[in-house]
Amino acid sequence: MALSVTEKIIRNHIVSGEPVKGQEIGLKIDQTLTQDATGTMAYLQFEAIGIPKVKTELSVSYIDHNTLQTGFENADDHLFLQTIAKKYGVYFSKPGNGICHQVHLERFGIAGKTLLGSDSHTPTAGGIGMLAIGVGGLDIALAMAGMPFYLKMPEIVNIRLTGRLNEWSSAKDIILEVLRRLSVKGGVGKIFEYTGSGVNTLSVPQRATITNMGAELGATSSIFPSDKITYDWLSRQNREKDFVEILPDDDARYDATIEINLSEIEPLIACPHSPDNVKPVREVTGTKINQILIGSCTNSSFSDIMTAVKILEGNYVHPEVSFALAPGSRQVLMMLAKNGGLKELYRAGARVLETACGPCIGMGLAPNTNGISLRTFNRNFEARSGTKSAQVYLVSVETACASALTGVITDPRTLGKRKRIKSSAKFLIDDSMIISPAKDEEKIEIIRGPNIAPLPVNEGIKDNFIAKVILKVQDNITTDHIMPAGAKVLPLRSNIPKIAEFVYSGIDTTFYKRALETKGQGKYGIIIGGENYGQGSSREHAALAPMYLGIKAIIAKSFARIHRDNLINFGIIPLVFENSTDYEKIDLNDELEFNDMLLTIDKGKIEVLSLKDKTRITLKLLASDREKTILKAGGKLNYIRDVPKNG
Ligand code: MIC
Ligand code: SF4
Repeated sequence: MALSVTEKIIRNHIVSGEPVKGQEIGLKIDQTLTQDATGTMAYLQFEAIGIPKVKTELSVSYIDHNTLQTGFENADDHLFLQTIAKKYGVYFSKPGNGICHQVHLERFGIAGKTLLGSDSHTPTAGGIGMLAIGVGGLDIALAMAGMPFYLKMPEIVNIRLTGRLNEWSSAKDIILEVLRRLSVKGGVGKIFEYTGSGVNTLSVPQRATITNMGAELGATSSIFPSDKITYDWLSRQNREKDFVEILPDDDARYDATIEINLSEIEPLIACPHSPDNVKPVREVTGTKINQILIGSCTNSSFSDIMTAVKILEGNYVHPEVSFALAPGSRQVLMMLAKNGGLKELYRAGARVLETACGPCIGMGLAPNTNGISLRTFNRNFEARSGTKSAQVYLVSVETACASALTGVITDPRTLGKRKRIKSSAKFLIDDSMIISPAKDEEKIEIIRGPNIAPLPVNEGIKDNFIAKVILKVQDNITTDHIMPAGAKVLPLRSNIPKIAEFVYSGIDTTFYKRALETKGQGKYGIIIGGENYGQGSSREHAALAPMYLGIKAIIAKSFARIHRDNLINFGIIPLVFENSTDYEKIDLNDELEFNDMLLTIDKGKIEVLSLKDKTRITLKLLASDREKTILKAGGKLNYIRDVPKNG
């Protein structure tokens, strides 16, 4: 039987179910990664499961998000993460070693293996042929405990690339083109597999830019084959032994095919405030810019930063532009220091930042009021930069640097002939900032500062209850809306009662107070959403904190994958309207009566009564039997505790 790359990996890892589109399958997970903003919860949950050592082939804990350290909180978390990693058999990548996805690609990723990461951009590793999926921390904890990861067998969509990129077009423009065509919800329930002759023209970092930003499509994952180019890149990382060739069979079948001719791709730009608001750069040239930022897990590889060096070489950043750059890893930074690129960047007027997520998640460098910021990042949701009135555009390194010279949005094709980057024979390898787990783990004491609060737990579903609508929101609500990040809130990730104060704070400052009042009255809260509710990150805090505030269900037109799974993990019922026009029938402060829930949950069809006008609204619970049992138990941790009972 002719198989795609995705099917080959799935068939090698399937432990339950059949790989038939839409059916639930369980996959064995080989590797996990966590980052610090989601990691503390994941390890607390792992601890709660009570297993002495991780059962994966490899688990790595990265520090890359919370590196500002404006108070004791981040440093407390780092210490906790370092000690717990040492105890439970997890590798620890110290702050300063780089962004998890970049470092994982460079040092750990292996084609044909499965990787689960508590970060939505985990599919970056698909650039070297890994099946890599972003999930919430609890799913990582379970994978580390050796349990399978369950998902609905996705549709496998072939993106067939032909031709070759023009001189000033880039991998970023390819994924922006996919986003332009498919939108931020176009990838829900899908894995995008890249094939075709165009694949042979793309380097590993280019492939990783594309798989990284597949997250913005809402996709389960994105993947490239593992081929000669993968081998060459891995051998330059001294990792030939990690190479396995995985190509699609000649007549592999896909659920759908999308054709992209690379020679037709021109420089593109995602305009505020959504990664799919894509236009050709030429349509917005001349717009004055205040800030330009290069980096993030999308565009911070050695070749990305060298592209910036080559464009800035001999030039200066425009006097009215604030230009900053964060290399993706210590490897990239050290190579730049060695080849003189770093000096050239400083000379041209760049602010060189720590190798971390930094401004991508609002940790510093918030733009000025109404500022225009051009970024090589992957998300431009309103207020994510830290400045609500800022306008953030997403572009390639080429477009960002061309614009840095002129101070206005500039098409890089105006730069003339492109200078070639000399690729080094070998990457600079130094893993000294990756700390191995302890051999005498029983001697390791886990250090818990006051920032680390105990895990809150949910209660099982009651048969009959009344819930009050605490908030009604529109389509495409992001997890950044639900649970904002940034310098003020991100340090509270290990403390649910504290971080809960910020739930929906950017949309409605009274949400927290009203949710608590409703909880105090012994009623559950409910949120009404539109399409693609919860798009964006994997942060389970966007479920955990609402759960803590007594939210029992979200009723939406549709959900983004990771957030939906996180809701179920913490016992919040993700319901969809049977008839989406019923969205109009429910208003803020309405009370809805839920009856016979234990029975109706199993049926997947729930009729609620609106107490305001006695209308009945039919809702659907699109969930597997396993997920329904989890919901009834009040979440996955309770469910695991009941496992013997659940068979
Ligand atoms: C993001 O880019 O939004 C983050 C911060 O990396 C998140 C994870 C988090 O919220 O900690 C993600 O993409 O999953
Ligand atoms: Fe970090 Fe930004 Fe990548 Fe998220 S998208 S992992 S914040 S660099």
